[in-house]
Amino acid sequence: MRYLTAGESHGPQQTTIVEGVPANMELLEEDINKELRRRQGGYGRGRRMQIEKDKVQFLSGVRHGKTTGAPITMVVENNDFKSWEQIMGSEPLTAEEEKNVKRKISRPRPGHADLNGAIKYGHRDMRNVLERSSARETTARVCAGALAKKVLKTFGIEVGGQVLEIGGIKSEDHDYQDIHDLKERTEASPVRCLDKSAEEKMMQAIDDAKQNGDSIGGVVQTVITGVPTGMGSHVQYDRKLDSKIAGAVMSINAFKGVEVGIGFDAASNPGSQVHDEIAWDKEQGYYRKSNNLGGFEGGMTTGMPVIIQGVMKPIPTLYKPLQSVDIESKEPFNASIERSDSCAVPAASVVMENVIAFEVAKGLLDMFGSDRVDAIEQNITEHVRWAREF
Ligand code: EPS
Repeated sequence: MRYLTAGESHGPQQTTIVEGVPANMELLEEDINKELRRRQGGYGRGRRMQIEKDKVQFLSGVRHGKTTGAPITMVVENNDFKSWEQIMGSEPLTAEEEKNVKRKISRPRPGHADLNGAIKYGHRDMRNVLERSSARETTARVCAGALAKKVLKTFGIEVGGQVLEIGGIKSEDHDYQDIHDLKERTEASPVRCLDKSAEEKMMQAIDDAKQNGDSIGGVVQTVITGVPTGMGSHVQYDRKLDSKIAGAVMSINAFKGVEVGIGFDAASNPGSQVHDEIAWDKEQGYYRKSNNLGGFEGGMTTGMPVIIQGVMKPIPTLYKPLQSVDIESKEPFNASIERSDSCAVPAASVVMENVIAFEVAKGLLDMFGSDRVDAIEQNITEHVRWAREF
C-alpha cells in the first residue's frame, strides 16, 4: 500500500491517491469524514477552520460501499479557494493582473519552509513554497490514514491517542483502562487530554499564547492495540517498522522529535528496568510483563500495544513578529502578521494517529497479503494461532 498527496493550501482541493487497498473492504465516505472532523477540531485553532468544512469525495476505487482493489482517489475541497482563485489560478496573468493580484511574498517567516524552499526551487515569490508546505496538507494525509484505520479495524486493530503536554503543561494522569476508554475520554476533551486539571491549564496557556500573539507546541501520543507479533523485520534496515513510523511522524508539519515507548528515558535507566520480561499463558500466548519498549523489539512488533510519542514545535506563523530579511531589499524587517492557529497540538495528535496507522496497515498487508479481505483474515488468524502455540 502506498500513497501520494497533492494540493496547495489555498488551491481548489486536497487530493490523495492510495494504492494497494484490499478488495471487498467496506468503506464509506463517513469513515474518512469522521477523522477529518477530528482533525479540524481542538482548542486553539484559528479562523481558517471556520471557513473549511472538510468532506471527502471518492473519485475512484470504491463502488457500492466496497473497495474494488483499484487505486482510491479522495478529494477534499478547500472552501477558501473562492477568495484565492486569481492568486492561485493555473493560467498566466496579464501585466495588469500581475500588478493587482499577485501579492508577491518576499519576506520569509522564521521557522517555515519559505526561505529554504525558495532558494532550492528558485522562487522569488515564496507563495510557491508556503502553499505546499502549509499544514493544510495534513488533510490529505488524514484521508490516507483514515483509510488505513479502516483496514486495521477490519482486522481488529484499534488506534487511539492523547495529548501529553501543551506549552510546558504536562498531563499527570495519562492512564486508561483500555483503548476504548482512551478514545472516549480524549474525544470529550477540547485538548484531547485525559487529565482534567491539566486540560484546564492547557486551555489557559493557549488563551495566553493567543493574547500575546504567540504560539505553543506540545507532546502527543499514539496507541495501537491488537497488532500481530512480527510485523516489520530485523533483517534489513528499511524493513524495520518502528523506523518507518518514526519517519512518518517526523514528516508531519512542525514535528521535531519522536519516541517509541519510554523513548529518551531509556538512556537514564539500567537495562534491568528498561527491557520487558517475557511470559506465556495458554490464552494469550507470549506477552511482555511491561511495555517500556512500546511494542517493538528488533524493528518488529512484539504484539504488545504500539506506543509512540511525537513532539510538535510551536507553529512558526506568529502575530508577535520575529526578525527576518526581505529577499528583494536584503533589509531586515519584522515578520508580517498572518492568520494562524495559536496551538494545533490537539489536531496534530489526530494527524499523528493517522500517519502511524498508515505505516502499521502497510506493515500488516506486507506480512499477510493484500488482495482480498477474506484471504488476509485467514492468514492473520492462522498466524495468531501459530504464534500463540510457538
Ligand atoms: C497554516 C496556516 C493556516 C492554518 C493552516 C496551516 O492557514 P491559513 O494560512 O489559510 O490561515 O489554518 O491549517 C489548515 C488550513 C488546516 O486545514 O489545518 C500553515 O501555515 O501551515
